[in-house]
Amino acid sequence: MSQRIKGLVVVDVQNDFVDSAGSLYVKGAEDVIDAINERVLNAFNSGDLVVYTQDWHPEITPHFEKDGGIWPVHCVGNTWGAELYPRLEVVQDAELVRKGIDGEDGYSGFSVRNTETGAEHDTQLETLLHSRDVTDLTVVGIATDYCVKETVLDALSRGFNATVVRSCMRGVDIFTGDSEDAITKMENSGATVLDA
Ligand code: VGL
Ligand code: ZN
Repeated sequence: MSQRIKGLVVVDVQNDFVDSAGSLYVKGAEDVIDAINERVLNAFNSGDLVVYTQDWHPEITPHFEKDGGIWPVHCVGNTWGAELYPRLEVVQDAELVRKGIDGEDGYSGFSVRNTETGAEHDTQLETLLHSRDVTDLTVVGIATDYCVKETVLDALSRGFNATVVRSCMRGVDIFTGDSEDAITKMENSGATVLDA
């Protein structure tokens, strides 16, 4: 069997989602930081690639309720809300993937969509993973039912193995059960779900 090379993708552990004063605070998000940090340090110490994604919106975007979408204003680029949560371990030479840097939109760390034309294009995430020959991803972070889910589904469809860890993610759960449904969907699509 060919060698497996591991990568850890830390999804959107940002103030607006994790700090209770954040504009899209995800309940319980602060409770998963220790478990995420443990994974980050283990990955780093094993020489695995660690990549952090950031939700990164312009001030006006159809992602936001005020502009026709469903979300409160959050993670506007270069604001406090978009910064990584201060208690998150950020390893040396960390790779950051900011989604929507040119005003696009999207939940997955792999691709974004132009909000006017609908055209999709890739972020640098897949290229980055291939450049290090990564085959197996563990995806942790926020939110289980949006960006974690979409990142995992994209990873699987792009040929990566993907694992999620229950203690390392939290969901928005606009509707009760959304996060559980997302976990079922990821598992049915081929992801490994660790009950840790
Ligand atoms: C996310 C809702 C809106 C996420 C981003 O990071 O999961 N959720 N924007
Ligand atoms: Zn967003």
